Amino acid sequence: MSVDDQHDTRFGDTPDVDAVVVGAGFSGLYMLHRLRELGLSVRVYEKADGVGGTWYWNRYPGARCDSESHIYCYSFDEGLLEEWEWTERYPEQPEILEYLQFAADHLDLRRDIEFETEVTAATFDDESGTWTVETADGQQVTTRFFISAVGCLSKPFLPDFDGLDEFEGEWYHTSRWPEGGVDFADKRVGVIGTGSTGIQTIPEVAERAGHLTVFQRTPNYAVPARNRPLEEDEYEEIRANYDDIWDRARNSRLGMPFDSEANSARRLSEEEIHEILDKRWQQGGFRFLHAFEPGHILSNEETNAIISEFIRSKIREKVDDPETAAKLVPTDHPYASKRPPMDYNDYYGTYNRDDVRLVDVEAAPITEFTADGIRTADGHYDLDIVVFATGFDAMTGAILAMDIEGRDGLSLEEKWSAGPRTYLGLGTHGFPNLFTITGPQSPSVLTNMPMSIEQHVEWITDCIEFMDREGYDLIEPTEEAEDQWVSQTNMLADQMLFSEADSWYRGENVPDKPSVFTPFPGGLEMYRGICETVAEKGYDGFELRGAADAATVEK
Ligand code: NA7
Repeated sequence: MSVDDQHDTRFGDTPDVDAVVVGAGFSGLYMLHRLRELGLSVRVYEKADGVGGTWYWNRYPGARCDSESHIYCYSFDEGLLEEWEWTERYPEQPEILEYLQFAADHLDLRRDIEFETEVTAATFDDESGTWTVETADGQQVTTRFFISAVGCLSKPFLPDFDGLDEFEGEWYHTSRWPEGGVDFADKRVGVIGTGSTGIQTIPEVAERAGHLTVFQRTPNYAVPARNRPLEEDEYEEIRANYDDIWDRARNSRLGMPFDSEANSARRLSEEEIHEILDKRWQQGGFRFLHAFEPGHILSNEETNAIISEFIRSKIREKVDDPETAAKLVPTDHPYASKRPPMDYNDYYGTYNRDDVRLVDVEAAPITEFTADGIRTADGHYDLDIVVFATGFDAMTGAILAMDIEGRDGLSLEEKWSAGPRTYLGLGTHGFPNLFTITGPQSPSVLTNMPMSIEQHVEWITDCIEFMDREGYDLIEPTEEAEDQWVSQTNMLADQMLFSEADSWYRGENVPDKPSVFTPFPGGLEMYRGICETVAEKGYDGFELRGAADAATVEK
């Protein structure tokens, strides 16, 4: 039976579509594919003029994914795995964008996507049990399911600097980069921000610009990525082992198939720990974070202190000028308590160049933009171009940018005013039939994203199939289940070192945003098990309402 056959009893007028999905990145594309397979009518709205999500927008020089390419892709489709071949160990932005375009064509997805269409609002109607979705160009569409696939890092964060309007040069946020690129030749360029993005782009900008000034507030622990081309025989081996690779990735903490040298460093001498770290430093990337079980590194202060000091000593070795080195060495937070960045192109060595200057804006903050550049508390820097590598209103920013109103006129913004409250990061009480792919309080950004996305999309698909089979129209998390989930997420985060950093994981980078640890920190494997148990128990913790009698069925 298709979903449409069931609608007449509760819904009266059949909604325009069964599901509206917002966003055509990794999540939205896969969600569309799976819902179509169920026989649902689906409309995807995408603000950009093409597919790609994050990889459509982030075109800055050096933009690359820190997950290794062979696992930064869909695992569900043999054809995609057979036909696509990554060229390097880590995929660069243009290649990922091309991959997603290829996937959209391979699965024939474009015909259900409306591009250049921004969803501005979604309102739930209690009587009909449907959502009305509104777009910036004035469309209104009714739907049974409203599914957010907007991504965790999609709403750029631009600090509110005085005088930016007066600046006569050019300025760009890294995640709104012009398609044709930016010509840095002979220009005096400033980059604000030394998170993952800044660290990727700074060496690239240094190579292109006349002179580069980096405005750093907090130094970071960049680990060498050790990027290189993937060889043909290596790729054949990957293909031959994909079943095992996916199995291990799905059942791991970080959604990556990497082993650790030891679960814990507790019984090892400092020398033995250093041997392991040296080995993993050579391997680079997230394999370094797997030197010991990542959960151990992220929670054990002693082990983490040794690793943090290990990286500090590497930074000091790389930077010639001891004063500059001291500024680049992080001391305010433990390694990986913020998202650990990767170094692709000799980030630290970049500061040895004569045409690169590091400015410590923690010591002397930026006070304003002027017509000619940036003024800090202790000087003025003449600039032609400024690059904002200042990050995102992460995890909730893009969802809350839509005016979402649930049962009884409850606004999502109001409900989440003290921080997001969800059950499993998949839905929130008061908002029936709203699903959030990689929503707050799911593992998302603490994992290799495609693995988490596939898990969420497949869970949502199974849930909708179950609802149709059993004759339920509406699903909504109970308040109790949600409270319990929020507590569990906070409790797990408190056991780890995340609270020791002011990070976007905790909303600390955006002024006035509630300080709440937002991703689920228990790991993908634990999370997957919880979600499976919930489903096996008939969607435990959700309230389901049937089509015929509209009776409330508490699960
Ligand atoms: P991040 O990691 O949030 O980094 C933003 C950077 O911008 C960080 O160094 C900030 O310093 C800096 N920043 C922000 N506001 C200011 C002001 N007002 N003055 C000076 N410096 C400022 O964003 P990214 O884009 O690098 O990375 C986001 C994620 O995308 C990344 O983790 C990957 O998952 C992909 P702060 O550290 O706050 O002192």
